[in-house]
Amino acid sequence: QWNANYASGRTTMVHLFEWKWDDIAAECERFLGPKGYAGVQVSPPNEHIVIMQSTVQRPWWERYQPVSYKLVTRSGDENAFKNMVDRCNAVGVRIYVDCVFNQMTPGSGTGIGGSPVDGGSMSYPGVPYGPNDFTPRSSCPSGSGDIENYGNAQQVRNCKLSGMPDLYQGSEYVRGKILEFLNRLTSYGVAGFRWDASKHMWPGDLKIISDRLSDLPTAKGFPAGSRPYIYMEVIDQGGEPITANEYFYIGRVTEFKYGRKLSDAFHKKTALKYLVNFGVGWGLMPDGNALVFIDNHDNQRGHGGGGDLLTFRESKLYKMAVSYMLAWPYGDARVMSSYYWEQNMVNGQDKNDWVGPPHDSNFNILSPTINADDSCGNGWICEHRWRQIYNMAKFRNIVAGTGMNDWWDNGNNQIAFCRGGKGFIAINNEGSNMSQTLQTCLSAGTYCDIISGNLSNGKCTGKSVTVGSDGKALISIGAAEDDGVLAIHVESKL
Ligand code: QV4
Ligand code: CA
Repeated sequence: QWNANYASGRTTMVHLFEWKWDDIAAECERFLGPKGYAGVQVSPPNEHIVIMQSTVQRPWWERYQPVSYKLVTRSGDENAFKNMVDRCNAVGVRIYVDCVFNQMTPGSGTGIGGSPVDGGSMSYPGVPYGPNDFTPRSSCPSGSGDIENYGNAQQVRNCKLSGMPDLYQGSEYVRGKILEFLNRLTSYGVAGFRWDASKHMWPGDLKIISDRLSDLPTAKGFPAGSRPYIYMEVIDQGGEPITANEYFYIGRVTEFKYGRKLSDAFHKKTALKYLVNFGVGWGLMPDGNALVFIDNHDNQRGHGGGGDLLTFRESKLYKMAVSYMLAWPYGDARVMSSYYWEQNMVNGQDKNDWVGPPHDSNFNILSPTINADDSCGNGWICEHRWRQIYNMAKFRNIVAGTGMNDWWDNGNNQIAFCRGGKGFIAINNEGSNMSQTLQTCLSAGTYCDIISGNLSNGKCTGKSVTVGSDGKALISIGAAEDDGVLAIHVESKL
């Protein structure tokens, strides 16, 4: 449950945050499959509450307030979901579902799929769940019944997260309902899960659930005995009693220190030269346990440990950090794909952190439009379509299985390294030009830099690099260039 079940030769997943199922299916076929991406993390697919208030209208986070496990959401219905999974699998792109089962909505009324709900009395007939399916109040040692103190593990796991009724995974009935939901997803061909708010659930309960998951169906093309991939959302930046390693025996865990430390490094809080041993040497979890990313849908808007992280808004530095991530042999990598929203910063807090995806006047989510240069329109950022990023996803595929070698740095913020004899990357985060003759570990010839351009029809639209018979090449990255990265690999040879 640590293995993503990727199609062979693919390595990188994209979080298509708030995308519709039909759009994801199309994106798998027209872009993700052809460009070599391995998978998509989709927004929660199960029925949620509809939030329509005067100040907050259809926030993205309504999808983290479940009403039932019916597959009806803002992204589409059950048929659209199944169709997406099949179409993506058919082009070698796996689907990973964001699963919310720590809690249910505190709201009441009707869910987006028509199920009645009354959070106040903990009544969810669409499942069905009733008051006995929630953590007993006596197990939650906080005054309000909400989580008040992350220094108390009992509170974090047994009290309500932001006032939301806390499902009791200690119950056999509740586990059964969660398992029905998860096994239904894999029966449709889903390859694995993000388990939301795992810090707020007991590892022992999650282990029971993970052990009882069905194997992935051979009828959907998975090898017999394949286990669903699991990566649990546990935010462990140190300093709390609950630690990521409590979850290692169940599946992978989100490594939040990764994006934090890389954002700091590219913001020049630590020199890039120290990245030579980025990973366990930096206090990160062991390689095989980690799911890594620069930013996610929470922290890019100040939720869940945000603040000063690199995002699409600082595009040059962001592309440098993502390039480093995709070149570096550590963890399973996830690329964030966002939509745009106007920030409204008041005292360091974004008052618009709730703003949902691009939509029409009826709050139907808009499809991204695709521009001639591959970028998206209609309010979608589509970081995964930025040339620098999709070309580095391919770089990661090509160098997979090799280690890092021939590290070079200038003693400060210029670095370079090889991945076996398959790929070479250099990064310049100084305010000055970089021009160095470096070992690329590639065979003699001319290579196309996949950051400044593409190799298409035998022609390089960007910078070329000439590697000599000794494997060395003059590497130049001007401080004023659009990108602070240069990357070449065996398949970018002219
Ligand atoms: C409010 C008050 C509460 C009050 C309650 C009363 O804040 O104090 O008790 O009303 O009803 C939304 C609102 C929040 C509101 C809550 C319940 O923002 O103000 O509580 O709904 O009505 C997302 C958002 C949350 C959102 C939630 C549910 O980030 O703002 O809450 O969805 O809609 C920690 C966790 C980590 C978590 C992270 C954000 O350890 O697990 O915070 N990350 C995941 C998801 C995240 C999601 C959740 C967990 C919850 O990635 O997107 O929260 O499923 O670090
Ligand atoms: Ca809980």
